[in-house]
Amino acid sequence: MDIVHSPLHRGHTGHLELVAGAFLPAFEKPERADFVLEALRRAGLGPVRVPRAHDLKIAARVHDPAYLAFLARAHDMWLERGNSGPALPFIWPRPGLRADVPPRDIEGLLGHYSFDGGAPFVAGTWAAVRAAQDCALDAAAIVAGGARAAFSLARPPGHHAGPAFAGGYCYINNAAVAAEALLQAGAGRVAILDVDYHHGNGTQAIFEARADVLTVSIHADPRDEFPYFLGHADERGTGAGEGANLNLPLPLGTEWPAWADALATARGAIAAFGAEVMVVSLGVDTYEGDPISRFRLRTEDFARMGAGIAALGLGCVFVMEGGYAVVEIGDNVLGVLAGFEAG
Ligand code: OKP
Ligand code: ZN
Repeated sequence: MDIVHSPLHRGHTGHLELVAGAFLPAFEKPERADFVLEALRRAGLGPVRVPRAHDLKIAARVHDPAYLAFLARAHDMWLERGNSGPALPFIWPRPGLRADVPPRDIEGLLGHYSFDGGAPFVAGTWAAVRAAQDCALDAAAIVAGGARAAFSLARPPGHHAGPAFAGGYCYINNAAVAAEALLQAGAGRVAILDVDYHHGNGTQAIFEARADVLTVSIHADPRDEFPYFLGHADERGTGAGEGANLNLPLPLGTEWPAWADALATARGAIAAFGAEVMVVSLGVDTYEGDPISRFRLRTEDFARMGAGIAALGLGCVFVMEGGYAVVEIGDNVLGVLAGFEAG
């Protein structure tokens, strides 16, 4: 299958995250994409294409345009304020504080447009974020054009980014952009299947009130794991989107048999919804060796996952999300994509 990839991801680097009380180099780093690309090239999975530069029209259908303008300006504003180093939020308008008056200062804006301290801005962040949405848009166009599948190999990931918030390493929701592009290209009903270890709270928030996109996420129970405050089984969509969201939370330590049962449930929901095409938020942080996650999938399970997704018989846009065991991330992603092609 075609792989869409831009080297601009590399500029989103050198950022830190707070881990157990210390600022450490972020787990979400450029080497992740390098190892995936290397594994796919070695296996000859398909041609690697650089995306064309797209505007933000599709992104503005899933994100608040003011939020996109903030993403574009955040790092410059941080420097203009006299700061250096990565821009990170440290104050948020939780209930009891005023969220209805947008701050003017970048320190306040960072909190206004985020839900955690996990989405820092460095000089190359916006170019990487733009390129990631370009990869997702080109991959969607390839599938809309009749290909069985395409893979957007980009970073930063996207599934925690919501209508007007960044967080959890995410800025633009690349999978949501791909789904919206498939709708714009003529699909009536699109399913997003999120197989990342973490709940795709941003994707759910974007589509929860919409009937044209089914969102399904298989993830660690949010009572035990990030993002903690969304992703429970009783969230089934709202208003016109009632019934068009399915969360399948699983316990810490989950291994392939239980994960496969959840995938079968997800398949049933996607088929019943009548999806014409699908987007997969492809995180491989369900791997047993992942440094920040607590499921127990093995490398050989990822090919089973790909075959299980292929069993739906739908065109599929794969969009890269998490996976932090850098040495094994390539084989695990390759497993899913090759398993899909063989399935
Ligand atoms: C992104 B994706 C504090 C822990 C924060 C954030 C996890 C983001 C996962 N350092 N963990 O879903 O793989
Ligand atoms: Zn994840």
